[in-house]
Amino acid sequence: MKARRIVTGVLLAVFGLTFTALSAGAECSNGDQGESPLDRDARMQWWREARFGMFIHWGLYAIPAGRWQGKPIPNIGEWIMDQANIPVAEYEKLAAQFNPVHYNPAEWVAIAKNAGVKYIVITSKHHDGFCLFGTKATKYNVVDATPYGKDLLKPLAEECRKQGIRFCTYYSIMDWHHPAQERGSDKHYNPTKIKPGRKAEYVDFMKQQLKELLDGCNPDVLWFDGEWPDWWTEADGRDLYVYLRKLKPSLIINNRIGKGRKGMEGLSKDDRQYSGDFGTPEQQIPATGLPGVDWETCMTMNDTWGFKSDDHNWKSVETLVRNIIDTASKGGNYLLNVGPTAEGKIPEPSVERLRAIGKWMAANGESIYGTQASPFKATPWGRCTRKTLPDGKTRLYLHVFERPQNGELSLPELPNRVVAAFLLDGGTKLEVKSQDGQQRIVLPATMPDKTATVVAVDVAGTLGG
Ligand code: H79
Repeated sequence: MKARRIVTGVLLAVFGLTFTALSAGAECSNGDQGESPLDRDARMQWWREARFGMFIHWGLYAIPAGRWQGKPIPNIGEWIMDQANIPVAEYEKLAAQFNPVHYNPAEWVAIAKNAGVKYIVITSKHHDGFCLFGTKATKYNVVDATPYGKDLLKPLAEECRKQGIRFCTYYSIMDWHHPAQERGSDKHYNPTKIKPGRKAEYVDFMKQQLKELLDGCNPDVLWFDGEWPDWWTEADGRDLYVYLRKLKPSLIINNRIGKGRKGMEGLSKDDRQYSGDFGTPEQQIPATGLPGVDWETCMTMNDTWGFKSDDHNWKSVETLVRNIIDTASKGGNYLLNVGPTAEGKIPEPSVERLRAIGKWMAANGESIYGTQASPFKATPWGRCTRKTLPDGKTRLYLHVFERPQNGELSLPELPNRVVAAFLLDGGTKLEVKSQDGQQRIVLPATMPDKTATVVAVDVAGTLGG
């Protein structure tokens, strides 16, 4: 069996090359010509199983933290340069104040790991252009321009590897600081324009920086953003995608490297001709998921990505845990953001929430990691994920948000015979009633976990759909 798979893989690889030669210039999948479906599955496997990651937005914007010249500046904190229309020469001065002496990458990774996340995505350069890593491409970076004087990403990447977390990094294509780009209007940088004749120079700059990041930190995902200015094209995205995958074949790259997204939604099925490996819905969980494509919802814990001192609008632990479940039940990943302070601390309200999420994940993580989307059309009592067990049975994970009045979960659309039902946390067996061809799970009188009690249901065979 194993040998046959390998042979198939080789054949596909050979056909892949032939196909590429025949179809050069024609439609290709994800800008990645010649990768077999099998190879793609192997490349995406860890990411598909991970289901939960932590986003980190950190940069100079954490210093003003949402206020400029004594006034609160509306909207997301990392946009303050654009929203307060701060001249480049003024904003640049923040670098001289950036000294995150409390930065402790081992502690950050431990916080993430204890929360149950499997990967971290941190900003290497946001729209403001400031680089959190040492780079020869510009002096506007943490090593050369700040009193701190040390690379911030390398030690985090090392810690991630030490603690068994995947290290990934964010990179903005739009750049309000780079001299090849200019402000889009009198009041705003966004969306930038490219200065006449200077696009190639900027593309070279990006390629140099991204190679530096790959060489220095070896990220497993590159998470692009700021792709929407008109001067950045799908062809540019595809060229960059091919360049990066050549440097690191196992790399996973999001859809914002090219033009394959609509508004804040993800990548839809017919967008497969665009470059990028997964869709990126922002601040929203698609109502019915994005069937047939890989996707990841990124979301803030309050109302900003970069630290804002007066944003106290924190989501509850219940909402956050249910968001992880909701996303998994639709077949996606959940990337939850923290915005550390300029001193290098993850805000305490975020740490508290991550700790509580971790408690739930420690008891119930089996119902999230490595699972697939729900097979059911409607689950009015909560959400469902599922997994194929090694023995060929299927395990359904019924996440109960609201206990039905009659205390029973009916599974009308399930033709498979239920062989066992139990509470995932603790293993208490539950009675299964079979009446009128319907199988019903009898719930305890009170649900042990108000956030989400997970009922594991093992059924014979695999499920269709
Ligand atoms: O990095 C985070 C955000 O900075 C970035 N993507 C996530 C991951 C992002 N870019 N654009 N948006 C989010 C959409 C939000 C746009 C807004 Fe605005 C910025 C709303 C208010 C400020 C631009 C300026 C649109 C309206 C005013």
